[in-house]
Amino acid sequence: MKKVLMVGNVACGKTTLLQALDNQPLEYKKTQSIEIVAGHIDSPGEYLERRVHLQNLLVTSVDTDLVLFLMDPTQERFMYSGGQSAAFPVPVAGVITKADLATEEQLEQAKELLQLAGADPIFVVSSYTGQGLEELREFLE
Ligand SMILES: Nc1nc2c(ncn2[C@@H]2O[C@H](COP(=O)(O)OP(=O)(O)OP(=O)(O)O)[C@@H](O)[C@H]2O)c(=O)[nH]1
Ligand SMILES: [Mg+2]
Repeated sequence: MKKVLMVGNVACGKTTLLQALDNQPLEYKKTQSIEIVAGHIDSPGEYLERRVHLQNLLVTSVDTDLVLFLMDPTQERFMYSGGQSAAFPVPVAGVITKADLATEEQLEQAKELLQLAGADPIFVVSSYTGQGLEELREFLE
């Protein structure tokens, strides 16, 4: 399986998605630092949101096969810049989380923004309902 670095805003659903992919019980636990979850690398949302930490994400990604840019389509804040994926030394795919809460319009908008950031391909998932998890697992195999 590809080793992934999870990137995304605070509370966008990074840790929960790693638990769901690994068939673990979904337990809320704020991520405080870079840590290994289910064999992948999880990061705190602050690392994306606070520009001083961005370099840590770039350096950490060197040890991975793939970066996932996650986005909660119900959040107004969008922290990725255009073409940001190009800064990473490994491929970047996108994941729109919390599909169970989002409207069609929110999903469309999130997809456009992740495309602008350079993420490809883009998956739509819900860790709660399991929507999209099989496709994402297959991609990570
Ligand atoms: N409805 C719904 N809620 C979700 C989903 N995924 C995560 N959540 C909720 O969103 C909140 C934040 O989830 P986390 O996985 O901790 O978010 P995170 O991106 O790891 O956040 P940080 O560790 O702070 O960077 C929790 O209350 C989760 O239960 C989902 O697919 N659907
Ligand atoms: Mg977390």
